[in-house]
Amino acid sequence: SNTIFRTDYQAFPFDIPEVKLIVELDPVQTRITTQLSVVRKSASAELEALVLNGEDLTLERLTLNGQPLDPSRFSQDDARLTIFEFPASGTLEIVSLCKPAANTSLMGLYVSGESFFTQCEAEGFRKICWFADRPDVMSIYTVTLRADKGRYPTLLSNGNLLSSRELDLGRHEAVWHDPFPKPSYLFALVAGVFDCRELTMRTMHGKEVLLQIYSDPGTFAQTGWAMESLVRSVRWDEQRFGLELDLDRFMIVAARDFNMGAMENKGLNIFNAAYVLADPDTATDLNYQGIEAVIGHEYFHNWTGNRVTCRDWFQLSLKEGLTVFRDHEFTADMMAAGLSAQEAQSARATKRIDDVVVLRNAQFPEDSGPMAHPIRPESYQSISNFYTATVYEKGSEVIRMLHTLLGEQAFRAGMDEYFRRHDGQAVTCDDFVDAMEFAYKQSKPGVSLDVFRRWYRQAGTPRLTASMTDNPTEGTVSVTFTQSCPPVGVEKQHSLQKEDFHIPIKFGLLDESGKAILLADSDGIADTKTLELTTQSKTWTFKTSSSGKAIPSILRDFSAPVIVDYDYSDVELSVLSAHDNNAFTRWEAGQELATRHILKSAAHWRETEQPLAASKVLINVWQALATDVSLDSGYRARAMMMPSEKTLLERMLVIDPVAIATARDGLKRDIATALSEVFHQTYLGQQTPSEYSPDPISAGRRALKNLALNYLMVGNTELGSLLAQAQYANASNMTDRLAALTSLTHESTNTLKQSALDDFYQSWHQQPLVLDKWFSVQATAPDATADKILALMQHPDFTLKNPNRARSVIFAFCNQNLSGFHAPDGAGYKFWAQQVLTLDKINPEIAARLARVMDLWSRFIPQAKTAMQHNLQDIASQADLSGNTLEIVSKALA
Ligand code: HT7
Ligand code: ZN
Repeated sequence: SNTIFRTDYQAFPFDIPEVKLIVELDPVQTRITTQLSVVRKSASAELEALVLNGEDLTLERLTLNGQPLDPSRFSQDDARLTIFEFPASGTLEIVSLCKPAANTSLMGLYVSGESFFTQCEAEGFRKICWFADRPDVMSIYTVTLRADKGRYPTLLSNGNLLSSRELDLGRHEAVWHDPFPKPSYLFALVAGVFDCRELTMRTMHGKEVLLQIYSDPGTFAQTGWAMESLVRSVRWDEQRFGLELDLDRFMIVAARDFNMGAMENKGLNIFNAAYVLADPDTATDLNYQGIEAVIGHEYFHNWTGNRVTCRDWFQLSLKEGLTVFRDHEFTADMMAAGLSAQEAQSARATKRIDDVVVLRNAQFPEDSGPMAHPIRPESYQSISNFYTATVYEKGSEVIRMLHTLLGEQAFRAGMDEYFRRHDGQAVTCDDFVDAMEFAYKQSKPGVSLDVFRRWYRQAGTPRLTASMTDNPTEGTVSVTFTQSCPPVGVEKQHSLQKEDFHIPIKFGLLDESGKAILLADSDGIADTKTLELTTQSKTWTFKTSSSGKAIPSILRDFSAPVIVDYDYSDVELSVLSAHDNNAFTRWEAGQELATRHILKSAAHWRETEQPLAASKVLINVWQALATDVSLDSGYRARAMMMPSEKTLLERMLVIDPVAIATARDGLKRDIATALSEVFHQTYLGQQTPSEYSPDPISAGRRALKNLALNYLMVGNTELGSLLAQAQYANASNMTDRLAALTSLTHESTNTLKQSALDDFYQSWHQQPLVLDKWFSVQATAPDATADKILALMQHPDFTLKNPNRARSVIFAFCNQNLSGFHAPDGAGYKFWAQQVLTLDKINPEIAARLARVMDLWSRFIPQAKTAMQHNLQDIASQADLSGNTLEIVSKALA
């Protein structure tokens, strides 16, 4: 089969120390001369041919040491160029053609707007020229770009600009040299007309570096925040990890058409414009936060990914899990900057909540479905399908657990050791854990990460059950934790015997009034203990400061990516929500209370067609959160949110989306009605200065204000509508304007809705990123149907070729519109299948992502399940499906 296995790794038999490219840019047909210095690694591999990857290329000429290569010495198919009897060393020159304007996959060299961009990770370089397109082949690149000067005045590639000159016929040339050996996936070039914002700064050792941000003409004013974020990223990596920018010049370019968020090409990051451009009028607080996080993420890759890279793509989490951990910490540090210790704890908890919500919405379902894989996958068909929430988000959680076990100081020592050992190399996840284990043992003799390493090879979300016993006569409390994690995904087919995980559990106890109980054991007295479960079950006994029934606070700070089963009473959850000294667990308790209610209510609705009324305990918890002004606004906004639809679905054994949507709406209505006056006061109490600032305090106020507005629209529609209309009309920033528009269109009548939408379109349709928001609001409206979405896609501003636009309509409808997409007539599923097939012809990576919407089909209620299955089968039966989409649908159907 076309499955590639991790254990089949073989080193490449040649080194390619130097690559010289001459690129004659032309949208229709670009000619590239690739000059490679090739050295056979050892005599023992003498018989091995030199095999280079290439895709959609036309070969024009091939020479070895200046002599044309005899046709008997090489062969070519649609994926490989094989050169037989390659000498011990030699210079290979290949001239080839590719077609950038016809390339809608946005992988390799492509045209977006009027400009050229590249995307090479993971295997896009082979669409540009023939090469050993694998991350363990690292070379020094010199790149000559030639193009028409009028159309492409800016010519960029990695590293430093060596020279530039005018050529005949209005063309010009730029020569770039990157002094750092790099794998081909980090290659980049850009050509076009751009605005450029630049700044010089001194790094920690006084080196002057030039920072540049390139974006479409007319967008200069929208790149200020990105530049500020970049400067903060540079400083943070110096301060927290001692890592300095190693280049003279660091460039970011914004592209309108881009498959993912951004790409960390050495010295020349290419970004989705959505993660660069922002001003108060066009970007929301969430956009500002996203830009800072993604700029940080890509910048941090310069060390974790570029200086030390992956040996093979199975090691993807080596760079992604670690870099996500680093960007999460960066954002948390930025959010906590300048706050008192207590405020900082709450700010960090807010960030932790956001990250855990992402993990639960995207990774937990993945870990229980047909695409389940360990953070270091064992096999794949198409690597682009493995840029997953598991590799990224769970990968980051695994690093976070190491951080928890080692502590900040030993973790930092482990990072230093990792760079000391592996700078300039392409390495494995094992190499990383080895460096960490070395530092761990230095700080705490006798410890081991043997059991911990299982996180890298086993998939699935472990379940943790807890039971407690009080021994009042001895003044002790015992807690027993038991773990289980049955096989998931392909593990099931191999009837894998799974082993226990190493799970750090941050644990504490509260008395019935909510006071922290101190825990004493041989390590001392504390109110939080980090318990390490490394076997199936273990009991811990603590001497405690209180008698009476204790309430456990389990998994403080979400100290491990697991599911906790503990049979709390509603009252215990309300005590935790009001009093736990860990802000994350407080949030968790309130959300759990709401989740339990919604699940019960959904079951009730299925029997009686009536949702259950919210309990007094629950309403009181929400009221307490709304009125507790000692909590910061951003945190309160998270705490008073309804649990997400995705997390709710994941909690159902048999998934009934309409039941969940109805029960969730029912609870929201009950809370909104009971507390409408509280929400009104909350709304009025969260005003911000009219001068917009994206800082976390102001953003938190807006989040809480807009949440209150949304509840008000539901609980007191008349007042809510008036406030929302006024807010829409008077908003001085996009956060408030979009929140008002969303509340108006999602919660109110047709006339209000249409006039607000029309006004928004008229005001903003010339800004593509704002237009995406206009499309999204409609695609996620509760009354949207597949037919309405098809009609929306007829709009002249809609195009499938721009991934942001496709995401704003199709993905938004299929992923974020539970009742619309899962309408019982099955029209949503049919729509989905059509779109997957259409997109598959344009952009297979995006199509394969859309295909994943059906991952959990087999767990749905029978009617939905059958319809989903039929549509999956329809796709799978298409003869010329891309390998990307085929992998997803065939695994779903297996
Ligand atoms: N490392 C980058 C991955 C990426 C990518 C992968 C497949 C197809 C398109 C892509 N664009 C970017 C992003 C990151 O994690 O920083
Ligand atoms: Zn990354």
